[in-house]
Amino acid sequence: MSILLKKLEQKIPNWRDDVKSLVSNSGSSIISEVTLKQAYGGMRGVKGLVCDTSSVSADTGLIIRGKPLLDIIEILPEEVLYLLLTGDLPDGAALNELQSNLQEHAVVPEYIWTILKSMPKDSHPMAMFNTAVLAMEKESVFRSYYDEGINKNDFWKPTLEDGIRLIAKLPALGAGVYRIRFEKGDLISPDLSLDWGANYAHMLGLDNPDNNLKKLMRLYLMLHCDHEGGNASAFTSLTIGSTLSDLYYAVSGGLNALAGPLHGLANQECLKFVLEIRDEFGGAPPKKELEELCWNRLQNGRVIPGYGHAVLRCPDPRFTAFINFGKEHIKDDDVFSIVENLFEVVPKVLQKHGKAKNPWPNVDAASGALLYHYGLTEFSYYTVLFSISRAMGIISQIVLNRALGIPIMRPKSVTTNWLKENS
Ligand code: CMX
Repeated sequence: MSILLKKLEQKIPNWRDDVKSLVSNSGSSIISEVTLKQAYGGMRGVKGLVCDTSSVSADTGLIIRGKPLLDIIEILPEEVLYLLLTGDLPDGAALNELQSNLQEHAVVPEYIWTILKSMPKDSHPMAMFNTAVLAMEKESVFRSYYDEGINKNDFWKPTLEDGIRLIAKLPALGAGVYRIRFEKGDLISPDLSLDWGANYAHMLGLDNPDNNLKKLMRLYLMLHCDHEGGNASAFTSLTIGSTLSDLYYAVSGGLNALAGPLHGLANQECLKFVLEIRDEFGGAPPKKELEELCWNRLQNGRVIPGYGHAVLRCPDPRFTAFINFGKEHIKDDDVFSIVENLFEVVPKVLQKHGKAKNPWPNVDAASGALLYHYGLTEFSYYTVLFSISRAMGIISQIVLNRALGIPIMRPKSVTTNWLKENS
């Protein structure tokens, strides 16, 4: 890891100086206000965190280290990891070295398979995946350095080491969860000649004669990598990480938040919705019928999965990337056609309905249809894929927070009585 480590060793002192001078010159600048409504409303829109790995703009979507997502759609997940951590894309040598590091640590400890195989057969794949991440906590390099009394200026280094070792194992772990939970037969060993994303596709063990599943996995793992610091999973992980719990605790905790249906689990909900439509109509229904179905769902007090977002006010560029992939590779697929038709119908319905602030599709509206096409039909598994990717952003954010010495999180809460008396 010497190239990545050296790069960060060069950059971190400058980042620290920047933050130090910002705080000393402008420490009392007001960057946000909080209304009573926001305090009851999930702190939506309150600016109270700093995240340098990525930002989400309402009208562009995800911007990674200053690069709009759709401008870097071709890069590998490993390249995006390097970009998240350092702010630069890796050159050939840095990429090779990072890939070798990931390969070196790709094997999941044997005790994890024993734990996973002993879990109830109907466990949710996310419960299995997150349990496994947590159970590997004893592997933490950070914890042993901390116990030996490492200088706090160096906390980020063993955190980075933990991060690389954990990210390295996630494809094998995710594929193992898939094969154990859905009784797909023996585990498949990593193929060390493959890159991180393609190797994951290989270990899932699905038929993939045209290699497009490998392409899809690289894209999927790149697209879901980060979404700034305030989303529920990153925020949870950052809070845990801020207590100096190691990355195994922090990542597992954050991914538990990703397992909620309003967050990462929406991809499972979304495909379920699309398949229900296909089964009800025996294929892709006409748009008129789709519209009626959406209205019925809204009238029954249910959300349209895959639509809306807390920050975005445009079609999610990650959705656009998946739709483009689908148009190129699976345009005649029934399930994909329903997704395309929903894109024409749902925004108009939600606009007319008048509640959702963002009527446009989010990342989850299209991804499931592509996975389903390539034989990954067990949709309760989809959030595991999301997790493998999102761990990169979460880990990068925690490494940077440790480098900058961000203290333990502790926002202040107030009581309803206090609000009555003070508003
Ligand atoms: N269908 C129907 N109603 C919706 C809606 C949708 N897709 N999206 C928002 N609304 C409703 C909300 O339920 C809320 O209704 P109430 O006022 O009755 O409570 C109202 O519109 C206002 O919500 P909002 O401010 O626009 O949205 P939030 O920031 O509160 O929530 C989100 C954002 C994503 C949870 C919400 O849009 C939603 O539930 N979408 C469907 C689930 C989904 O696709 N989640 C994946 C998000 C991607 C991710 O972060 O992982």
